[in-house]
Amino acid sequence: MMSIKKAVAVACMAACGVLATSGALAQFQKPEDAVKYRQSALFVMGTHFGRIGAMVQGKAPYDPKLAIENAEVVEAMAHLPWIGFGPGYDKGGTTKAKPAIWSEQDKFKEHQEKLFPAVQKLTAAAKTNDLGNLKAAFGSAAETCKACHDNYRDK
Ligand code: ASC
Repeated sequence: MMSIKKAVAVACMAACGVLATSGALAQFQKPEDAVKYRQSALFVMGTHFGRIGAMVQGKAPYDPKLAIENAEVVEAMAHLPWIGFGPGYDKGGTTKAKPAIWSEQDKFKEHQEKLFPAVQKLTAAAKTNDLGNLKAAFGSAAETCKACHDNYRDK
């Protein structure tokens, strides 16, 4: 028989698969909800990314364990916002999202695909317990945030 631990892992993987591939867990009642969802996910990601930023910039003490915890949240959050930028969610609520997101969905997606490996590397770097590694990986990840913001977020 499958162990409880394994059954839970399989169930989680199935849920994540659904979330990542079909967005079936993230159907929105109205465009405002999609806007709120993507802004919330990006806010949480930015908050935890910022805590690592404070460490690498010497504004907060370097705490290797906290860096790992924050990086893991960033990595998990990185997959969530994008469903909120789906078709029909260009209007609704207050947003800085540029219309180009919806007219250039392929290019917009390329930015997401640069973010994923960058945040994976951030977690890996955090786990080396080396501030220099963390700093380098933070810089690379921040570049992917900035590149997308420069193109697709209003000032
Ligand atoms: C952050 C944060 C962002 C990015 C971006 C990188 O800490 O909240 O949106 O870094 O400023 O340029």
